[in-house]
Amino acid sequence: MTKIIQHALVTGGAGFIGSHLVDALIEQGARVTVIDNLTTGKMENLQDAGARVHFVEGDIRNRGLLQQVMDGVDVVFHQAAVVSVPLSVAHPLDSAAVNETGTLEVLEAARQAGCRRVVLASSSAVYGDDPELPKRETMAFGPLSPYAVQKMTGEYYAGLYTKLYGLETACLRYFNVFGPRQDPSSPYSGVISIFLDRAGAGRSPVIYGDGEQTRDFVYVRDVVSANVCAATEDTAAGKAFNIGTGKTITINRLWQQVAELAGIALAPDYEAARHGDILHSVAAIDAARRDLGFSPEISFEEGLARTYAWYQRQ
Ligand code: UD2
Repeated sequence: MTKIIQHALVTGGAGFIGSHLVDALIEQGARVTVIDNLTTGKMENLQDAGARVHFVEGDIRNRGLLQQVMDGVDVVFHQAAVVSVPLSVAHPLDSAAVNETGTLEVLEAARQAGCRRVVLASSSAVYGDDPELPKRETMAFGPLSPYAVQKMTGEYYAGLYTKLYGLETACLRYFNVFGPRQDPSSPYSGVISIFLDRAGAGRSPVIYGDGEQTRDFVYVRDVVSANVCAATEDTAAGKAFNIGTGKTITINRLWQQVAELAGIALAPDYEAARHGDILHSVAAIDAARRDLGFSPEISFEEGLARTYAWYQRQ
């Protein structure tokens, strides 16, 4: 059975993925509240939503505030996080405070408020570098960074909250998400945002390693659809799902496509592979197809063209 979302809370709703989710929820007629501390989120990401979103600036670890924004909410989409893997390696306590304790705060506040379901943003990082491909949800966890341990722990807590308190949860293991509003400004930003930024500036990109590593890039709108289904479908409760496309592209090919789009011919600079970089990553999405009715609709080429157009307008 499919349930309707009446009042959603999006943590991290001013961020890249969260803000797209906000737009989609509003379009569907849901009431939407956002809590975001604007550390990496930006108000301009909520421009389209405008006055239709109830925006609250604050941290998910502010218990009183969290209780307030949870009032009357039936579905929580927990997108707030410190998303950088290398940052979690450099500052494990700071990232754990948000990704682990913050997630527990969100689950606990949702339990106390009597929310129906919490959808958590997890990550393909939980699989580590298990060479078996594609990654399946039945594979063992193999976290290789504090970030991965934190996401894994969030999934364990979600499962516990279902068992102990009957709070419905669903976890989405994002693969490499891309699209408009992804911020290219950090060296650890998504590679597509960095490449598009470089191409726009007529500068060569850096490719770490030989560029033959592969990734499963999924367009943000498809990730949003997966979130909505994870909140509305009865079959999603209590489960974790890979959210990718099942297809891959090498980083070399990615730059070729970006250069073609931009109409430039710039050779990349090659540098040593990043410490801990995994070689190949691709999702098996059978479970998401079956239980969420998930089907990626935006092809990689189409998504890249849309994202390029967006960066050009910026
Ligand atoms: C992604 C997620 C991360 C985590 C991880 C799990 C993003 C942005 N990050 O990290 O949060 O879930 O997957 O495994 O989605 N690269 C270059 N040049 C650049 C930047 C990157 O060659 O300027 C390479 C990089 O070395 C890697 C690939 O491109 O091989 C993708 O890098 P990324 O940072 O976009 O994402 P990833 O897969 O490391």
